[in-house]
Amino acid sequence: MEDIKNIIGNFEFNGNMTDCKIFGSGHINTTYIASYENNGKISRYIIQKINTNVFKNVDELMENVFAVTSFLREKIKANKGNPDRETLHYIKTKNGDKYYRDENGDCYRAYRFVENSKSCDSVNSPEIFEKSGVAFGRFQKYLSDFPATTLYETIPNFHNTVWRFENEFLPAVKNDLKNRAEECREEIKFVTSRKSDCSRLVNLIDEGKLPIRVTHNDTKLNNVMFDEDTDDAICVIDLDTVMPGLALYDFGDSIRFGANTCEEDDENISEVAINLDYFKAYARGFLCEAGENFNQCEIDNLAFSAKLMTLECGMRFLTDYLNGDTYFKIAYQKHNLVRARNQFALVKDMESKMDKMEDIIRNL
Ligand code: ADP
Ligand code: GN1
Ligand code: MG
Repeated sequence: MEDIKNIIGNFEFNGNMTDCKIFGSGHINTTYIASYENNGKISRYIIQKINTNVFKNVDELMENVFAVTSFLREKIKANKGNPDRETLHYIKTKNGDKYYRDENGDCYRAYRFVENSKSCDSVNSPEIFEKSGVAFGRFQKYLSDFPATTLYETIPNFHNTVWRFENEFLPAVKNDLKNRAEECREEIKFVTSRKSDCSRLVNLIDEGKLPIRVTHNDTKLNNVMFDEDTDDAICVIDLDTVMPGLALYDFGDSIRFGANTCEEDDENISEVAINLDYFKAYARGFLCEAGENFNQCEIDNLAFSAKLMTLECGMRFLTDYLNGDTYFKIAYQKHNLVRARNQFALVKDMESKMDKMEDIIRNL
């Protein structure tokens, strides 16, 4: 903690620090919250150590997030919203840089804490999930005229499921670095028997049927902040993966996380299922903001995208388990395997309810 206090001294914050602690439940970066007092007024800031194992080029990453947040501020103003509350406000270092790199090469960035807000790690009502759909749908709508070619690809092939399968999953099985493949035989079979699913959206892109848009790409429920009093979704956060992608990635990933009747790492997989009321509520919220620009092929693949994003995420957890847990943060040894099993149980349940999911989309 001493170290982080020294790091923070490099940022342009007002007042004296009164508190600093670790915060949040993301799987990638290390997040801290710091409180500052200035003439009796308390301001809070988020400081993040950027995971440079995941984000190889921090200059490009920070260029992206500054460009996206400046663009969003103008959009929010034009739509009579409050840009201070509805988008992240990054704070430069005392040297005017977008992030601070210490002598060990570790990288830190800071932004204002969104006050009077909360994040949710699970859904407790369809209404709150629908609100997150509105927020992610609006985010995508606001960025629809962002100059996509100016964005760096912060993680190449992020949702290229074919690439994930061929270049990450299969080599992890083959190399079996930690001798875990035997233990995961069932799970490996689960993925390999769904190889053709992995190429469905990639093929539709190649055929020119699915348009590339600027998307968030990591639309977990805890990547949106809700108003403490009204429960309205106010601010989309975690902008590290904003890149050209498919609208379907954002839709599918939200369903994967938020419409699961259990948390993503619940071991009790017999309880894992898709909650169709939540599915419907999210689809309604997301489509009412982003849907007007969608083509028929996007609409036709919404239900499938939920299954694909769940399969992809499960495959990534399994790959990481086989590789010895080098990507996602884990809390215990089998955490990634438990997460993978949970995701595959959800895929299975979605497969049995795919007709119902498609009906819901058709009727919306
Ligand atoms: P990760 O990439 O590790 O998921 P996030 O940027 O999502 O990191 O941050 C982790 C958590 O910290 C979020 O889920 C949220 O609870 C909290 N958080 C991040 N930024 C803010 C902010 N500006 N205001 C309030 N809470 C925040
Ligand atoms: C990671 O950063 P976080 O916790 O919001 C991951 C997502 C996964 C998710 C699974 C950059 O999201 O892709 O879907 O974990 N983010 C990155 O919970 O890999
Ligand atoms: Mg996050």
